Amino acid sequence: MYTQALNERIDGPRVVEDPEKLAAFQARIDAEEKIEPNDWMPEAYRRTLVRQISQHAHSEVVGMLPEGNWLTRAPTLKRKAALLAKIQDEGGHGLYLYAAAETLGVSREELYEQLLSGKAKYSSIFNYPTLTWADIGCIGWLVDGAAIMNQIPLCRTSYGPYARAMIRICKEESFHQRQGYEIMLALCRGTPEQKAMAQDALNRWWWPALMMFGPPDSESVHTEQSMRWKIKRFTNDELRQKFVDATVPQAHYLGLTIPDPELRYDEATGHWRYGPIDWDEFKRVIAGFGPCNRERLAARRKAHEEGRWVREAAIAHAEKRRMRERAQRLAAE
Ligand code: FAQ
Repeated sequence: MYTQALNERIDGPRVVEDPEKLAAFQARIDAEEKIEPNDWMPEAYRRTLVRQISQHAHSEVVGMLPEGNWLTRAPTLKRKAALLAKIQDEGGHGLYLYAAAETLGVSREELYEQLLSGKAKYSSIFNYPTLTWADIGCIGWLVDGAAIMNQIPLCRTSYGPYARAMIRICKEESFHQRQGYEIMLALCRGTPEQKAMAQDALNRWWWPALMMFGPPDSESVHTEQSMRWKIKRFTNDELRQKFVDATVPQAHYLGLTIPDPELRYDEATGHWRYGPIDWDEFKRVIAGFGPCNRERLAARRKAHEEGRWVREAAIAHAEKRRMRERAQRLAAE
């Protein structure tokens, strides 16, 4: 069952764990029990969760930027209101996820510092530009579609606070996916220029959306252990395949062509087989050299700096209230 008494190093010194405790922990996981913040857990399990949950939180917060680019240019009031609500949801998802990570003994400030310094990753997809309104349709349809495919199984992840946060997030993501698909539908039923704009956006977002699921299983460093700990319920390639199978018929319904000459339906397995993914591009983007990496981090740093007075005011207010309550308590004694 569990053979590794020495935890892998994940952003910290190696920790030698007690084999009996490890075995009992794995037995709880195997029995589908949820692990809660005050329960004993191996240090590598804790670090894996902090890494994944915080990267997920950063992705939500950075993910607000590409769509924010179109808020002032949404084509109608209805579209603008829906987009605004969607972007606010993403900010909320970031907050639930930071709160879930904090239950593992890290502070939000620490996590945020990792994002702003460029040490922490966030999803590769948010380093691509939003050039036309159809990109907003594609983000909802494909990016939220991929996010849901990945996150529905996370509602059953073994760490309780993460699993519970994912339930609400997934409900909201499903509205996001539908608003995106509806934008695509309107464009595809519109003028030839609008349909061409929808096709161009699909051409640019298809491959980056497939990369969201992470490297192929053969190169995924964390999948095996994360599956054993039931942090992940499916591998990267399994989820990618589920996404392709669900999305290809949706593209056909829109009358759009998936930009993959090798895409074909495999009768024997019932799956859509796709051509090779450009993993060099993925590696470049996560190494910081995608089309918008610098712009995204600069925008987050600016927002953090401009929000400093709000944080300071909130701390000063809390301190004043604490002093007032203390004075009232002393007066009452
Ligand atoms: N981008 O060994 P694996 C959203 C990294 S939310 C950047 O396979 P793992 C909502 C990975 O971190 C989107 N880095 O890793 C929304 C690791 O690096 P490390 C975010 C990536 O963790 C919609 C290394 O490569 N969703 O879209 C990516 O087992 C619209 C090796 O990879 C989540 O975060 C990538 N695509 O599997 C918001 C879901 N893929 O840490 C706004 C939760 C891999 O060793 C608008 N996360 N890497 O330095 C997960 O399910 C997993 O963490 C995976 C990666 C599947 C992303």
